[in-house]
Amino acid sequence: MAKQQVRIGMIGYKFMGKAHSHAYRDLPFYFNTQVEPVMQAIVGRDEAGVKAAADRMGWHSYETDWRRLIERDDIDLIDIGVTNHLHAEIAIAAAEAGKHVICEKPLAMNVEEAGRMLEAVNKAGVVHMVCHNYRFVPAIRFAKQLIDSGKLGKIYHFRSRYLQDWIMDPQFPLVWRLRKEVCGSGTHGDLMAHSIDLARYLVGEMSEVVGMMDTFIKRRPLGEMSGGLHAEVSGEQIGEVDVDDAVAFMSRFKNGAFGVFEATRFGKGNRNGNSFEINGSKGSVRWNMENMNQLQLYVEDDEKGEQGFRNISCTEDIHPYAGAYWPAGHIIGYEHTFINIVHELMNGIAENKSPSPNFTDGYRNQVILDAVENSAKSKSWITLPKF
Ligand code: 4PW
Repeated sequence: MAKQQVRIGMIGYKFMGKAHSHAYRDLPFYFNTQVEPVMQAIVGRDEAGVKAAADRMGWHSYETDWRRLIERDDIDLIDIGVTNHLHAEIAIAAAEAGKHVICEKPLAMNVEEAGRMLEAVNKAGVVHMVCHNYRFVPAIRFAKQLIDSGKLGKIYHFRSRYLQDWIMDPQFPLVWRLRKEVCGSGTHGDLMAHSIDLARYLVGEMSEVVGMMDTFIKRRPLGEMSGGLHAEVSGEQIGEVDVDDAVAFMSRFKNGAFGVFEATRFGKGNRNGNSFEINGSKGSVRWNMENMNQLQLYVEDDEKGEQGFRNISCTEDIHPYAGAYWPAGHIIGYEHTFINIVHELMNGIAENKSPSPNFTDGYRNQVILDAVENSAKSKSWITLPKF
């Protein structure tokens, strides 16, 4: 019997548009989902660029205005892979048109937008997700299983670092990720949002935060992205940077654990240094994106003299998602985390459920992002709403 099809409308064809396109196209190689994605249409403002992307990545058609996807009755799911300031308008229009929605992180520019997006998808009864892809790393999924099984005991500490260094050259231009009216925040919404999502997933909700943030290079040449993370400087005009380059905050979790978070784009030598460590009464885990298939585990039950952090290769059938990948060492890469998300999304649509992380997670993430930003301004602790 032919499978139910989910016709995708992908908005964006550069970094995340490409990662999501790859996930839809390669899903059948790894998963036999209850419904199958159809790469119906991709959107980009530059017609030559989006046409070439459609041809190259296998999309059936293309549009140059996202509103056309909302109008088309041959689109079932809108995938938002464009700049943050467009997330709310597109997601709300998609929900009101009865289309399922997956949106790149951060969900929105601020809590107010995130709240309207959550209200729209709930009112429309459509399936919704937000693309915090690191939840779909087998090693992180396995860490969650270890924590939930009690293997680490009572959790006392979550500490994370998310370090990049791609904007440390003062000549790197004022691209969209450095302009508040387009991105909402800098390192905070881009990288810290991931760490907040992992903390909520692995340890639970937070009760209060206190933060700090700063902009190290405050003026840059004007310019735009030209694919990837490289950019061309346009002219000699100079613009003001109005978002953060680095952010740090502490939190108390509802279960009493301590949270210590750091994210920066000035971590010289770190290209995508996303990592965390969790300490419990009976053990600890460590994970680092730069060795993403491994989890370091310490358990106190090991024999005296034999205790220590051991490297676990989360590449066995028993490890979440790993068994879907190539036999003899199910090694995955960054791009496969998006395939794992699409796998969950397709099954969610089949069962009319919104798998986590969904817009509720995105909204709660935004509440924490905004609280940390406000705390950095007031230089005081901020109590979070009780979720
Ligand atoms: O979401 C993040 C992007 O904005 C990613 O996790 C890493 O940082 C890679 O690109 C950027």
